[in-house]
This record gives sequence, C-alpha cells and structure tokens, in this order.
Amino acid sequence: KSYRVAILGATGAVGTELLELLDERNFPLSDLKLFASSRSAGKTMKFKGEDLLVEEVGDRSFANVDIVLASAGGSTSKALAPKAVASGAVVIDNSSAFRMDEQVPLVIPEVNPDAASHHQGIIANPNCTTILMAVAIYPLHKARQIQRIVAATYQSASGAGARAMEEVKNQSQEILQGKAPTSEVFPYPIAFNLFPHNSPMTANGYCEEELKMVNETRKIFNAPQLRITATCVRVPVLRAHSEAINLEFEQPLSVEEAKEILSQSKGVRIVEDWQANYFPMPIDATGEDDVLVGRIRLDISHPNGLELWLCGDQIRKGAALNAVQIAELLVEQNLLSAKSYQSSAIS
Ligand code: A2P
Ligand code: 11C
Repeated sequence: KSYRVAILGATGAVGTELLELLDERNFPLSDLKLFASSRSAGKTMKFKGEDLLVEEVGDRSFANVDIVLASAGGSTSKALAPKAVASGAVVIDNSSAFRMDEQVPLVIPEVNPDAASHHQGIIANPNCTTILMAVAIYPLHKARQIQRIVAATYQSASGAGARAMEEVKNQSQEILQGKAPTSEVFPYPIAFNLFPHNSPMTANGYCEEELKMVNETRKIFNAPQLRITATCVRVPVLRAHSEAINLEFEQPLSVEEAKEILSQSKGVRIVEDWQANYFPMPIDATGEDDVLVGRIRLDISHPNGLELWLCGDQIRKGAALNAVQIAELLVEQNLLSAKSYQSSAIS
C-alpha cells in the first residue's frame, strides 16, 4: 500500500529535510505535494530526480491527501491543520501550535509510540531540544525513575530557520572584514557571540523554549510532576544542538549501567574517548540520525546524580526525522483512518 503525502512548508529548513528523508527511507508514496507561501509558488524542488512544483497553500489543498507533514510555523498550522483533518488527512505537525492540546498526542517513536494510537487527526512533533533530551534520558528514566532534570542548551542557528544560518555566515564575514555585523533574524549579533534563547520571555523568568522543555517532557514521559529546569542559549553553530544534562534519580545509577542501557537504546549512540578528550560535537552530529551522548559521569555533588552531554541534529531527529518516523508508525500500525479533531480550550 502507498500513501498521498503533502509537505506544508516544503521550502524551509525542515521541509527540505523532510523531502530528503522521504526519499532516503523509501516511504511508500503514491503522490507527493509541496506547499509553501505565495513567495515560493511556482518554484520546483527535486525529488527522486523529478522536478516537483511548489504550490501556494489553499483551502482545498489537502482534499486528496492521506498525511500532511507540516512545518510552516505555528500560525499556519493553527489555521490549516483542522481543515486538513476535516478533509480526511492526518497531520503530523512540527510547530508548537497543538503540542499541549490534550487531544493531540506528542510523540517520539523511541519513547512513547503508543500515544499515537489515540490521535484525533493531529499528532504533534515535540520541540527539537525536547526530542534530543528525551531520546537520551528516557531509557535511564525507565531503569531508575528520574526525579529532577537540570538542563542547559547550546542551540545552533538553524533552529531558527534557514535564514538564521545565513546570518551566522554573513555576520562572520562582516566581522572578519572589520565591519559591524548586520542582524536581521536574531535580535543581537550571533557570530562570535551567544545569547539566552531568542524565544519570548514569560512571567516566571523562563523563556518559551525553556518551558517547552519542561512541559513537553512531562507530557511525553506521562510524568506531570517531574521536576525540570532549563536554561536555553543560542550559539553561533550552524547546525545541531548540544545539551548539558544533570539527572537526579530515585536510586543511584552507576556509569557502567547507564552506558549499558544507552548502548542498547534505539536512536542513541555513545561517543566517548576519554584519553583523547573526544566527546559529541555538533559537527559530528550534523546529518546523523542518532543522538550522540558522552561524558557520562557521576555527579560529585549528589549520590543519585548523573551528568551527561549530548549533541543531535535538530533538523533531522529534532524535527524532520521524528516526523517521518511518526508517519512510518501510523502506516505500520494502520492508524491512518479519518478522524475529527475538535479544538479544545488549551490549543
Ligand atoms: P516560503 O519559503 O515560501 O517562505 P523556515 O523554518 O526555514 O523559516 O521555513 C518556513 C517554511 O514555512 C517555508 O517553507 C515557508 O515558505 C513556509 N511558510 C511560511 N509562511 C507560510 C504560509 N503562510 N503558508 C504556507 N507556508 C508558509
Ligand atoms: C530553536 N527549538 O532552536 C527552536 C525552534 O517549538 O518548534 C523550534 C521551536 C519549536 O530555536
């Protein structure tokens, strides 16, 4: 059996990767439609050697579509996803629009695949920082129950889209030529600099990105009381996010056991050479499917604590790959029947 798929936001950083992954993973396609804004309408993009036309999205765009992979921002998803569901499609949404909606499963196939079966037409893809952390720590949580997580992120420019990557390169050139850097995407110069994450600040002093890590992880782990705190930072890396994670367990977990568990976990690869001081780096994680984990060590400040460091390609596992894996899960488990999504108060 094969499926009619549409990519909403096909020209963006995640959309481009979705196109590559559908090809690379040989997703069973009978039709592929590409949608973006009016700016891109009429352009073509290559898929399996063929030129596919990019169309402006309209009300009837999803009439003959089984699966919509959406990555065109929250407001676009909010406006279009319910319409796509009403016309019979299942939407896998990469934006934050529906993630905390009680009717919408928030799914990482390595962590909570079963949640997908309760979908009402929309399934949300978590935020990239959440996905990368969850893939690496969920297997440890299953072994010893995590009590508290303290995370610090080092997030690449591409998390803010394709134009933000260009901004790093352009500003670097400007600075090297002795000019003042021009900022268009980010609020402050990012080349040779870093700043706390550029998402909106909230009343409790955490920015939205930090609260996504808190709330989404609790929902995915089905652990509403889990204590999590995070500090998110934007760094002048082009692609792949890094995270320093401190875990406090209910019972002690040895480094050996943690490594044993992670070495058998899907989507995780341990990268450690202590002699060479070689651990995961964004340049090594770029283009990789796995989350690279290293520097696994006991926390000297707490008997039940463990420290680890991870890097992951946030456009791939943090977004496009996770979405395609969800689509594969829906196909495998025969979960593509038409649904009726009723918007709840939270969305
Ligand atoms: P376009 O390239 O025409 O602007 P990124 O995350 O890299 O910034 O990409 C965002 C993606 O979402 C792009 O494909 C962009 O298309 C698309 N997009 C933005 N706004 C809309 C919209 N209102 N309707 C459809 N697609 C949109
Ligand atoms: C970043 N994680 O790196 C963000 C971007 O909720 O999907 C994606 C925000 C989201 O800035």
